[in-house]
Amino acid sequence: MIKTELCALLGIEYPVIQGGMAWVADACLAAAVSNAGGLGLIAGMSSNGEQLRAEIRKAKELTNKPFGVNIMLMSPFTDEVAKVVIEEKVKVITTGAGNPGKYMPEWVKAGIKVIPVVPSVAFAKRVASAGAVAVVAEGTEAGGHIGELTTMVLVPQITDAVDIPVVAAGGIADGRGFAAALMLGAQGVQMGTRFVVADECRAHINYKERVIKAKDRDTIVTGRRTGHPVRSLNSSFSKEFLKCEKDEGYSVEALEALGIGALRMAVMDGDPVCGCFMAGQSAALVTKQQTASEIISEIVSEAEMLLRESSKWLG
Ligand code: TUI
Repeated sequence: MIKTELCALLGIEYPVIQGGMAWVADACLAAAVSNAGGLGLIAGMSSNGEQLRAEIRKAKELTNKPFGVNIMLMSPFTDEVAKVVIEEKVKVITTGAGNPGKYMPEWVKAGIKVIPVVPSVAFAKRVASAGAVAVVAEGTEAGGHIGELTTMVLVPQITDAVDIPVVAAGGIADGRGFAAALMLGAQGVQMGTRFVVADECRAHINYKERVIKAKDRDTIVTGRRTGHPVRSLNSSFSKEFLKCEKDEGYSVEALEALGIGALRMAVMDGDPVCGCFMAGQSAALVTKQQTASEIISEIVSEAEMLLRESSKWLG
C-alpha cells in the first residue's frame, strides 16, 4: 500500500493523477481513474464554459470519488472555464501552459485545491506563495506543451524549494518510474500517455496504436520557434511542421495557425495526415491497452514490490 500526504490532501486511495490532456481527458476517463482510486482530471482546454459544465456534471454522475479539472491557460475560454469550476464546486484544479496568478485568489477563496503544473523552481515558489496546495513538476519528457528541464533534475530541486507536496510528471509510465519519483522526493505521480491507451479513453484507435507502437526515439518537439514547444509522436504533421519552422518565410502566427485543430483531428478522427499525436517519451514504455483500474493496480503493485526489494542494495 503506497500512501502519501497527497492521498489525504485529495481524498484519494493512490497518489496517481491522470493528466488533463486536451481533447483526450473527458468525463468518462476522469471518472474511470477516480473510481480506480486515482485522481481523474477533465480537460478544460477543449471546451467553452458550458461544454465544460456539462462534462463536470457527467463526471459527477459517473463517480462519487473526487475528480478535478485541468485549466490550460493558453485557451481562449480560460476566463469562462475559470468561473464554471467555481460554480460547479470542482474540488481540485490543475493548471498548465502559463501563470494562474490572476485566477488564484478567487479559486483559493472558493476553497478549491489548486495544483499548478510547473516547469521550473522559480515558478513553483511563486505558485506556492499564491496558495497552491501542491505542484506538478513536469519534465521535458512529457507530451504536449513542455518546459526545458528533465523530470530527474526538476523534481528534487522543486521538492527542496517548496513546503507543499510535489507530484512528478514527464517520462513516468510504470511502477519503476513511480518508485523512482518517490525516491526523488515526490508525493505522487501524474501520467498522461499511459492513460491515452486506457479502454475508457476516447482517443481514436489510430492514436492508441501509435502510442503502443512507439519506440524510444519516436517523439519530436515542434514549436520551439513559436515559444510554445510541443512534444508529439513523429507523424506527417510533425515532419511538415518542422519543415515550416525552419523556413523563415513562415511567421510565428502562421506556424501557430498550422497547429490549431491538429490535436483534435488526431484524437477524434485518428487523422494520419493532419493529426498531431501528442505523447510523452514514455510512449515507448506503453505496450498494451488496459482499463484505467488495471493501469493503476499494475503500477502501484510494481512500485510497492520495487520499494520493498530496494533494501537489498543496503546489503
Ligand atoms: O500544459 C501542458 N501541456 C499541454 S497543454 C496542451 S494544449 C496545446 N495545444 C496546442 C498547442 C499548445 C498546447 C498540450 N499539452 N503541460 C503543463 C505545462 N505547463 N508544461 C509547461 C508549462 C508551463 C510553461 C510555462 C507553465 C508555466 C509557464 O510559464 C509561467 C510563467 O508565465 O512564468
